[in-house]
Amino acid sequence: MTGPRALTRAIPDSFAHALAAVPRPIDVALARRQHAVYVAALGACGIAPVTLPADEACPDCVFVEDTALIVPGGDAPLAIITRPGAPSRRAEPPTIAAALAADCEVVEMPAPATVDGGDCMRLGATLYVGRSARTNAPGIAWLAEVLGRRGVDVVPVELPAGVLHLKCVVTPLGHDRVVLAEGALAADTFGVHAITVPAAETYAANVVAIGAHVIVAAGYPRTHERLAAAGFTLHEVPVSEVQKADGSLTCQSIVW
Ligand code: CIR
Repeated sequence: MTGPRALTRAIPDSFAHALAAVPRPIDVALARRQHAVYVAALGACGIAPVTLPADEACPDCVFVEDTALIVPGGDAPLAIITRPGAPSRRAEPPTIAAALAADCEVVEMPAPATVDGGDCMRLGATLYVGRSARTNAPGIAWLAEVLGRRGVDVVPVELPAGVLHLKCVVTPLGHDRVVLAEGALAADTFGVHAITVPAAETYAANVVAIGAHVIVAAGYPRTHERLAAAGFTLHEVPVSEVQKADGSLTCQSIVW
């Protein structure tokens, strides 16, 4: 059996113009150093990711999570290539599809469906999908049809106003626990134990969990305490520059 695999993508100079609800100056050189720490953290979790080259025509291309969703099972994992909700990001998925084609059965989402991978959280045979400004009803219906054939149930989740993606407020810790921002969604939404993070640390609810290892955003001590107390080994990554582009941790990789 092979271990987990991951895909990441380098940061273009045009990242300075990435989508952001509140645009702020981005230090692209610092963003690249922080991305290197992220890739090294994946390595410390036992994964050597493949890092695809940046595309200057795609300022947000580092946020690979939004472009594909991988579901194991069958003869090969199924890679669902999304149609991102932001029109400026629609040139990103073909590169990801080509990179995944060697290992996965690839299926491309058709218009008018739109889904961002950041809205998709799988826990075992259930895929929770946030209804957001990026993920529309045809997208959720299409996912339900395609994944139903693989035995995966799709459960829509209403997001609080102003939340970009489902995984801004909840991320999985394996298949039987989640990290959830206090007050964002009802604690019983996902039918598994929720480790809550204080509302003041909502950003820290986005973590990458790989076995007993968890990659966390640097600077959120109460969340770190709770995860460490639950037995996880933490890997802190600086995120100031991706945060300015409304990104966080899960969005910088596709792990399968
Ligand atoms: C965007 O607005 O699409 C990017 N600037 C940020 C995407 C972050 N993606 C994610 O959290 N899954």
